[in-house]
Amino acid sequence: MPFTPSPSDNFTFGLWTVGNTGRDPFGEPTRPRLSPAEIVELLGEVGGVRGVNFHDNDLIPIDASPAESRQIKADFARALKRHKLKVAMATTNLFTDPAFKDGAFTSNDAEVRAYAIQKTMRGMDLGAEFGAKIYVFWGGREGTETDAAKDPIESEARFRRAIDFLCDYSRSKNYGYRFALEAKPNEPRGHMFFPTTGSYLAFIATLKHPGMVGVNPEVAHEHMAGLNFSHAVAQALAANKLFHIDLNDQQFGRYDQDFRFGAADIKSAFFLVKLLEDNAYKGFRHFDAHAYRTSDRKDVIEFARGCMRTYLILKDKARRWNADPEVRRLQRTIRRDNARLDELWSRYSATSAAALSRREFDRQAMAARPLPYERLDQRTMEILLGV
Ligand code: GCO
Ligand code: MN
Ligand code: MN
Repeated sequence: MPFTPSPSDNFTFGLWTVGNTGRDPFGEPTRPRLSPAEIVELLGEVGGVRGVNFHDNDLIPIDASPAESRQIKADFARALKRHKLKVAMATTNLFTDPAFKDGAFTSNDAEVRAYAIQKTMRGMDLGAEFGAKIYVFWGGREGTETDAAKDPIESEARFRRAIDFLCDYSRSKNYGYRFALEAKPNEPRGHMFFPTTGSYLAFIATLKHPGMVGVNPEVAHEHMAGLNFSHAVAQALAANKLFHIDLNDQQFGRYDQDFRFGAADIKSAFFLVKLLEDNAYKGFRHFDAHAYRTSDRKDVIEFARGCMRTYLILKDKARRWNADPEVRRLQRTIRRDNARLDELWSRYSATSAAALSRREFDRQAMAARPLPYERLDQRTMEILLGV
């Protein structure tokens, strides 16, 4: 059957995504809580998935005894083996426990900061035990409601010190982790530090080990900020910093929705898949989404299959778009290349600057050239709609 996923597609799900119980700020869970091994069973039933991701406490509850923790790990490892799933990414829960009510690395309390580093070191140990090579940092509580609370420059310095320390920890243990920093503008905090992927790209250059740190952009997070997600991802790709990606969907201007990939804005999803595929993105495609609160187990399975199926359909659409004769013809009209003109300002020299300042331009002729973007966009829509 076409559009059936296989492990080589590199699709992954977090334990917290398909394991989401449907609890929201207004209502109690609508689905039973599943153990990590049961979530792996569910993913096995979904079929075609490459791997699973976890926060330390998705796997081991924060107050588990050593014996409980051994049992959970053994059950989980057995389920992974049975369903041929790997652990792709690990991360730390630095947001659920009340100790983190004012942040983790950026907390105003030195004891909370040190505990957050310790918890992350242990989370890294746990991820490494299961073979994870990507470690995600999402600063869920790193931020403020009132800017009276924290000095933003000091907060950034604390966050930098944390990442530098943890990079050295990973190196000292030979874990081979690549860190992926995940930006979000708000929720749960009123204002989160590093609100966009672009903020993190700028921050990475200031780190002690910039080479081992990249980003984990998420569709919903840039859309919550009203931004174009593909543009953020493109900047990360161009900088060789797209280490991981969180796929889901989100209507602009709404609460944090975490919808099934492609559920809200199919055109943005198309250009995103096209960008990833045209640029041969090699990493995991993680669906950081969850099923509607109304879904039962059967429908959660449909949700997970839907994420992957939509991705594969859009991948096929991208191939059709690239090969479409009318798209190609329109592209030839739109792109007016002139290597000799580009050459004039590709590298500065006194001669080229002089040549460029002498050159006369025909403004009216430039302005009169056609740009049939309406036709191109309509053709895009027709390809997407299967016409
Ligand atoms: C969110 C985030 C999280 C992170 C996860 C990985 O909006 O809650 O997207 O799901 O991705 O904590 O670190
Ligand atoms: Mn999110
Ligand atoms: Mn995410």
